[in-house]
Amino acid sequence: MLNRIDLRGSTRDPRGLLPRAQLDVSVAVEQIRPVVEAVHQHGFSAIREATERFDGVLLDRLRVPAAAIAAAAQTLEPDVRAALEVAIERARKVHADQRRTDVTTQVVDGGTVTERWIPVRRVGLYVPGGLAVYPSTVVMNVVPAQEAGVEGLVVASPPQKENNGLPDSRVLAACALLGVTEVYAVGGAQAIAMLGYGADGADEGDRCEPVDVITGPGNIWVTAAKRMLRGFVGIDAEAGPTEIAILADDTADPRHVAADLISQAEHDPLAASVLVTDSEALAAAVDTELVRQVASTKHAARVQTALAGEQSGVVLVDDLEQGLRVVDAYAAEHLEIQTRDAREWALRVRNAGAIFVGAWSPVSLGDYAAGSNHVLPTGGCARHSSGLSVQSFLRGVHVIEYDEAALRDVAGHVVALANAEDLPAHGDAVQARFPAGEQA
Ligand code: HSO
Ligand code: ZN
Repeated sequence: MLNRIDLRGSTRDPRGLLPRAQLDVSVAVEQIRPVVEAVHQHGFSAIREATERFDGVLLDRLRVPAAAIAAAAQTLEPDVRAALEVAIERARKVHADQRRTDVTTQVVDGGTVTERWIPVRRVGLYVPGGLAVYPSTVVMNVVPAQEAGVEGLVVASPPQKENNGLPDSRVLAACALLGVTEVYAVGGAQAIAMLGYGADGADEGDRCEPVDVITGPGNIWVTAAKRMLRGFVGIDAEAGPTEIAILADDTADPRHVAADLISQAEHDPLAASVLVTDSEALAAAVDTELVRQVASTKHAARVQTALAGEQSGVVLVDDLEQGLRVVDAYAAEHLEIQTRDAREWALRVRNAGAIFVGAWSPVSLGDYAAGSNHVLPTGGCARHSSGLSVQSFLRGVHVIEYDEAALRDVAGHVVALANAEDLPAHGDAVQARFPAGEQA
């Protein structure tokens, strides 16, 4: 079922040889530009129009009434409620430990630099609809923002026809459990534009103050809108389709490997499932298992498309050393290590959004209830970026405080560097404080 890429005996850099779909966001940017510009200019009337056009829902009020959020929590199935509570509690534990403390460095006598961590004021969290609904994503966005100390949290999620034009009721229930009260039934590029530019309407239900940072995954239109607004507001990342890579040897259980590959393929026909192994026998057994398990999985068509797509495959390697080079080159959003001495191999991985170690840590655990975050870099961005965390909502600000003696002491160096850069006024700004004859 999986494409086969045989790298055994190859000494080439594996990067260009690995399966990965090319997603051209720049074309989508041009397509959504008119929507984003209309929202910028006309606010809520443009959002309402786009919502009718793209979601088929005509809304008289875009902000979800508080009563509807509370009601969603009341009607939540008890097992889902219990699961969300556990997910929230575990995520809180992990993200609370990510909080930063301000650090003051005594650079010299009388001279300090303090790094102060200041939360951004207001954040917009996008929660996608589409093929699935994601109350878990509400948790993964809201918890780190709250732990960072963000005061203003806004959630936007597409209206559902079958829920009277409100976002999915489990998404609303997750908001209620987390104490989020500002929720908009707006999706797609228009939601990102609304969050970034804000929107003014006639009444309170039709007003959204602009945010400072937008986070959360979404489809290509959402990603394109985020790209358009980047710089004007902070953007966490451009989320592409989900990816799982599994580095496995002959000790891995093919049933588990196949199940995990299918689990992420379930998200999207464009999702990527990649197995990297030095065991022919495992590769064959996983293929047999995939055929067997796909036949009975609920979203078989989508899964089949994802697994057979050019973005998925099994990569055969000579040994785990080569396997490690391959997974580092691939830089998967999720990487599972199902090998002997899994922890040691995991320690050597440099590029992955999140690493799942050993037989008992499947990606699904991290998707919901490990305590880790599931908003992670895709498309190879794990080479340079991290997943969502408390840090995503903080800015480190240097606070510089020198006294007269400490400045006098370093003045000559500042003047020398200023002159070397032909910026003498910089030096003058220091010397002005020390009239001639008084300098050190
Ligand atoms: N695997 C997805 C997150 C998710 N899975 C949400 C299920 N629900 C991207 O990391
Ligand atoms: Zn998932």
